[in-house]
Amino acid sequence: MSIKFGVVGAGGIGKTHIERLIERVAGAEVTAIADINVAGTKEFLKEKNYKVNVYETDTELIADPNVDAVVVASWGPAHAETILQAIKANKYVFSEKPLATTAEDCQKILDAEMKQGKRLVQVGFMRRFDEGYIQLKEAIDSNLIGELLMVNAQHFNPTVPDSYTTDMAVTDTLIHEIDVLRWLVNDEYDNVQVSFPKQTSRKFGHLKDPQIVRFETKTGMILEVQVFVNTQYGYDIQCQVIGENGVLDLPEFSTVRLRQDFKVSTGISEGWNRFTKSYDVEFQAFVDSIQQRELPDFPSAWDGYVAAVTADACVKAQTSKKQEKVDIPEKPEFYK
Ligand code: NAD
Ligand code: ISE
Repeated sequence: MSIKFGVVGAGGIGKTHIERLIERVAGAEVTAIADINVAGTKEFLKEKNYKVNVYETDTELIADPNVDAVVVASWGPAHAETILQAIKANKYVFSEKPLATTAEDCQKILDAEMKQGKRLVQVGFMRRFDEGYIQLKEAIDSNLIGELLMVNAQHFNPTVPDSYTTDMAVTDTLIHEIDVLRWLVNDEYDNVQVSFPKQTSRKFGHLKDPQIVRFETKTGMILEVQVFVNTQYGYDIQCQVIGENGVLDLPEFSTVRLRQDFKVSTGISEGWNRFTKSYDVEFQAFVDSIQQRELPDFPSAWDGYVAAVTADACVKAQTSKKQEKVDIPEKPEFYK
């Protein structure tokens, strides 16, 4: 039996999720879409020749008996309201990051899911499904480099719109490292500090870019992430893990090597399509876990909550310029 999806938010990434669910994910179909931009959504469906019901509101979509699972791909501040309604209706939820934009709203989502008594929510932290990060994790877990000491990571984007603000470097961009690094090194954050090196002239007046975020973990590891969203040259994700017995690097984004004009070159991705395969894999895992009714091994609402609490500490550290504590309460039994 295939899972019938309703997608809320058919913008940049929502459209790609609709395509992957219709064309690539086994056991999935898309039966409904809700977007405040109804005309734009209908235009997209016409271009693609997809026959799907269109609603203006998430409430109508969630009430549709032909929807088993809801994909939330609207902008961040709208996520919590849609997710809470879907959980109340006992529907599965795949939420793009962030789960919600405040720790308080994430807590409401945890409470609602626990009240429902069933794990329903997966968060779109797709890097956990990326082949390169999986190879890193397997090497770490097999003790290949012994005790871990440090991580150096880079999250570089070619450019961002002028609506992008300094705190978004954390809540919109770094949020991926906040999730993937604690998963990778099997440790939790203790405190965080943010510093601002010499700034690029290619940013807007209101944006501080680049930024350096330095986490200390509970066991004393230092994880440093450089966030630079106006590199101009490409979408470049790097991660190096340093252990007592060696160093591991995230494999490079792979493209063909071109020999031409007396040069050898390889490409750099232009945007988050660098993770196209990981999005496919995360959705396949979501569908498989629903069909098998197994306790899902994926980024849960708890992981979304931890990311939000950590992001709050990072944003505080951006202005205080001091070390800020990351205070995560004990994980509820429900999420263990
Ligand atoms: P976007 O602005 O291109 O699209 C958002 C869409 O949601 C628009 O079509 C808008 O009309 C619609 N919308 C907004 N509020 C709505 C509401 N209340 N109800 C219904 N529709 C609503 O944004 P985007 O770049 O596609 O990002 C969407 C989400 O995906 C964000 O949470 C973003 O952080 C996330 N995202 C994740 C990745 C990733 O790598 N995992 C990449 C890009 C975006
Ligand atoms: C975007 O929303 C994403 O999630 C991308 O993965 C990230 O690289 C980018 O900085 C965000 O704006």
